[in-house]
Amino acid sequence: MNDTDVETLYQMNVDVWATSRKDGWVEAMVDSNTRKALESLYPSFRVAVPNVQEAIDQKEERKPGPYAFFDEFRTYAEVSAWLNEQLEAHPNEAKPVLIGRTYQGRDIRGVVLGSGTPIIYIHCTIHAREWITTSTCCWIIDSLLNTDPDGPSLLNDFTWIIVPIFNADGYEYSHNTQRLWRKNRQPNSGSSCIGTDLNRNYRLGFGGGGSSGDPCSDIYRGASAYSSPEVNAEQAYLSSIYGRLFSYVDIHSYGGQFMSPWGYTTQLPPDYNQMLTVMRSCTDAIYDVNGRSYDYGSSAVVIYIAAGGSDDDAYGTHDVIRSFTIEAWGSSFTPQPSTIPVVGSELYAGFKRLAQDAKEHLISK
Ligand code: 0X9
Ligand code: ZN
Repeated sequence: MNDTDVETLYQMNVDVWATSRKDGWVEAMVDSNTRKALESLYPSFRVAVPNVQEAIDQKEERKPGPYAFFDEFRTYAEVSAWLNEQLEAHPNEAKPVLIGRTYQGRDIRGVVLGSGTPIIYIHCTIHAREWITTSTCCWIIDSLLNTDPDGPSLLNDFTWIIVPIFNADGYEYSHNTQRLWRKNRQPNSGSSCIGTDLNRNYRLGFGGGGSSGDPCSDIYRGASAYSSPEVNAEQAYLSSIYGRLFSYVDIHSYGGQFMSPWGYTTQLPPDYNQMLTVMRSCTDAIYDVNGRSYDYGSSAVVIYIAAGGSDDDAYGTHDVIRSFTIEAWGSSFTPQPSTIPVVGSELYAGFKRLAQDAKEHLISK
């Protein structure tokens, strides 16, 4: 598998799910005609999930018990109610923040935890179907506020801004209509196809490789950079905290990768060595939890070229060197709820290491 192969799949309007250049594989959802075409194009082609709907409908058995937030993937309303509970329970450590509103008018909610000067900004669920990321953002909030004994010191040294559901309209749509929806829900003029891929709508590199000008594509970049209300709101918010932003992290699923800029080109950025040091340390910490190896490197090298992504913009526009995209470990967009604590605790360990390293070495911006 190389970039040309991924680009070929995009040209065929195939929904690419996950890739690894190092291990040479791509997982994608295709219809039966495309399947035949790919079978003759690639001798190593094989069907991993014959019936996606069946896989979506599969539900692990759960023992009945009292309500526990992390027992299930939660809706926007459930996450919102849970955030309110956290804010009420921790009035000194946690404050609400409204990043902005979605196309359909939903609040893009975040929490501001702690009081340190450097800010670690983490957003989840830029892609609607990546539900494991929503629970992971909530897991990080829960760890910092409720479960990790080191929480108070991490809140003292940093301000953590955590946004569990960035693409709230798409998230709702993936819950009530189409489980594998990826984009936002903004209409496109001159087309009956809905939605912009928010992770192609940022300014840096906008319009480049791995993004599409076709509104019907799953990687549609939007009419212009920042044309989606969601991305526009976030870039304005990031500008308002310019200078304090120590790290920016965009959590996706799936694949088990920890990635830095650039995404728009395979050339490595000027600060790559610093990025690499952080990625190595964080993936070591992740490994120590359950022995899971996250692959790391620049995203164009580790997975594929994709321009207009949030990580490139955080680095190139907002000057955040510690700008990362994480593909949470997993093997589908529809993992079982028992995966929630696994991914949550592994990635939390990575973030904790990011903060602790920064403190020890007193890394300046
Ligand atoms: O393609 C994406 O937007 C991300 N992968 S996903 O399968 N979750 O859709 C990776 C984005 C990496 N960052 C950039 N290319 N800038
Ligand atoms: Zn994604």
